[in-house]
Amino acid sequence: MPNFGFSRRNFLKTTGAAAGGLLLGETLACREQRASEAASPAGGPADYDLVIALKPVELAPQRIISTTTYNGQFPGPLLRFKEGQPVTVDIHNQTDTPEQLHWHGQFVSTDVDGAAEEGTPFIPPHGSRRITFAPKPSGYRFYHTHVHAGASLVAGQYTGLVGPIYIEPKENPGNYDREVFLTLKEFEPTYSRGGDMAMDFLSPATTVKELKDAGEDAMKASLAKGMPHGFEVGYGSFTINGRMLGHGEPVRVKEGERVLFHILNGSATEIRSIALPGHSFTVVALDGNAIPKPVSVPGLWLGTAERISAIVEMNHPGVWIMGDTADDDRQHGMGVVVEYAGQKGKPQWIAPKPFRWNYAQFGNPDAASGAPDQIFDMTFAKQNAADGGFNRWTINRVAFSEGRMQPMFRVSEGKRYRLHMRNASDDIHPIHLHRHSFELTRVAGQQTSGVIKDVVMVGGYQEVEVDFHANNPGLTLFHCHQQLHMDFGFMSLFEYV
Ligand SMILES: [Cu+2]
Repeated sequence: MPNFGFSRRNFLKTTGAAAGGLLLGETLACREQRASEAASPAGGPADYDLVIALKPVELAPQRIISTTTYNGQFPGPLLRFKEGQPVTVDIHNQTDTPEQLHWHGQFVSTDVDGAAEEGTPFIPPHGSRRITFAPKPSGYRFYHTHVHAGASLVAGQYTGLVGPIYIEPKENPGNYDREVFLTLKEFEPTYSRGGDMAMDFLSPATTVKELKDAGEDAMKASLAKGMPHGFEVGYGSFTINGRMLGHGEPVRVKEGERVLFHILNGSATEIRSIALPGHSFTVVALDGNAIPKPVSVPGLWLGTAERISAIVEMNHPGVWIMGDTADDDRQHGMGVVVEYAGQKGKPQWIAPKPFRWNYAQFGNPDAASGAPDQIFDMTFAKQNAADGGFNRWTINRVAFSEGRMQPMFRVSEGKRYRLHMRNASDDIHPIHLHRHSFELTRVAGQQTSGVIKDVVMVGGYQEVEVDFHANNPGLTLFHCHQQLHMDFGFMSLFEYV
């Protein structure tokens, strides 16, 4: 992806050149104002400028949408940081509403993290905010907006406010010829009364009877009262790197190359699967963290906000579609063409055999994790259509809201905590912990260790256990990353005491 070749030094120049053509509505005055802000005497220019503004984005010829973006492009520019080397970022908000920019997967302070619930100040409308931090840990991270969208489908992550980050490690973990960054994202959201979300791909498939009974009883009781199903969100267009299948630059490869794909699910609400006919993926990192040993799989599944780094050996020449295994989503754009040098013709799709996704296959099957100092039990539940037609979500019977923001869990610095998560709903929840990462210790009954992540999908009526070290003091947000779930209660706070 030559257009993603930013380095820290040439970033400002490059963005100017690359994004200049996209800044259609920008006036000269506006540009001068930005230049003077960037050169503000308080510390001189920043290392990076990110401009939040409503812009046109061309998903395909004659298919131009209007959405909020970073620097007039989707995805936002790839930021390449060096682990531990401080950076200054000026975030400019050219919209009419307050914004938050969240540094997903990084161990930053609450002042920088980008979550109002933790106390990060908003970037005011038509204002700016300067932050400085030392990026860490190394690996594939991303940045995205972190505001409450609620019933609005033009706010939060329904917009184009998503961009990839790569924090250079001290040493390169893999042996590969080329890196390709792919951000998966849907646009043109609309409400629906039922989802078609894939449900049966997680392994093990073990469910817990008690959770299933509780969830099904609650649903039956709601429907018996005449309630409809709560709102879900569907989309009109599907893209990889902001282009619908067939309308972006192909990924150009040569036979024999090893290509390292960094894939981000930038969706507000959807789970995605990715396959490339005739090829397999050797997964080397999950959420940017190296796994104990590389594992070859026929395809990938990613919950909202999950990242997978995987090497594909280019050993099957042709012109292929790398895309979502859901035919409808792929046909509406969720794919990218992979073209071998010297090959021509219509891109081919061949459906893979169904494959299941088991996080534990990436871990150590025998080595147990260290024992936790304390275990927190958490039960997730759905109140069907209970909040103005939207499902309300609870953690241990409490729905988070602006009026109920007091921390639910208390931790002490230096201790190890286990989250025993129990899902009493039939939905899959991609669960995220801010400013920390966690180790998977048990997935639907299967023990594992050594898989370090910051988002994990908890399957319908399943249990997942993760451990984290309380090593980054300050309020810490914990939530489902599905925008419609987090906005309707599925959040809570940890506090250090
Ligand atoms: Cu959820």
